[in-house]
Amino acid sequence: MTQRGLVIVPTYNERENLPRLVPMILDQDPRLDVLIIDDASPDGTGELADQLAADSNRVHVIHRAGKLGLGTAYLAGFRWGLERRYAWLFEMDADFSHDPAHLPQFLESLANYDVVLGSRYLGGRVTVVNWPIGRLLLSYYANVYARFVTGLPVADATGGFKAFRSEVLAAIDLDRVESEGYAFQIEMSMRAWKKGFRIAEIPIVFVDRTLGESKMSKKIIREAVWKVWKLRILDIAGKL
Ligand SMILES: Nc1nc2c(ncn2[C@@H]2O[C@H](COP(=O)(O)OP(=O)(O)OP(=O)(O)O)[C@@H](O)[C@H]2O)c(=O)[nH]1
Ligand SMILES: [Mg+2]
Repeated sequence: MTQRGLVIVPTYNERENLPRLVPMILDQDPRLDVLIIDDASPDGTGELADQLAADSNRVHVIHRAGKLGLGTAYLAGFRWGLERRYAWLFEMDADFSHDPAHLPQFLESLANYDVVLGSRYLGGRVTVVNWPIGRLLLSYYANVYARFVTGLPVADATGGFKAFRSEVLAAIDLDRVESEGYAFQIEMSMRAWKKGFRIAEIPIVFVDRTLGESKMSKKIIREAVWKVWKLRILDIAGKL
């Protein structure tokens, strides 16, 4: 049986983006399927997702009752994909910040690595388009801070365009992962790294969304600020 990859796309009010994004993902490689996790988007994204799934047997949808957050959306997607024996599981935003054209590079890198991170800050170069300078500085220094606190040896620990071999997700106790936003990205990579999995970073160009609204919140930033310390303590206690 040939190995397949599952691109997990959480959505909340992405009706302008999702119907264009999904075919572009499918076009990148015949081994890729898409799983949309929609949290009862008031704008009808869930119904659009159902139509996409009706049109292609490579598209699947999970509907959740309300806005339950990004972290639990990905965890639901990981569990769904592991049960169905996908070899590779991807995280990807629906807002075109993550260019589907990078997916083949992820697949290439997965041949040699267990976790592949799409990186905006690789080798001292910043590959972010259209972010206000304040947001860029926040993200950049958040990464410096996260690296300092956790020791995680990557340039971009908070990015949300990434891929895991299924073995990595099977080895992580997903029930114990409790973060939501940026902290979720750091936590997943930390747990993989501490289990000895090999992490690669590949350069991606991150483009700010042009359609739909941001769901970024102060709460998500606050979570990340203290959660990295919790991760460090868990690490010292040997609990990662
Ligand atoms: N299912 C689900 N998806 C979510 C939730 N929050 C955000 N998303 C989706 O997660 C992805 C990333 O969210 P964004 O709003 O783009 O957050 P961001 O990338 O930090 O900020 P912006 O790019 O400025 O909007 C998008 O596809 C959102 O639709 C949620 O609670 N549930
Ligand atoms: Mg975004």
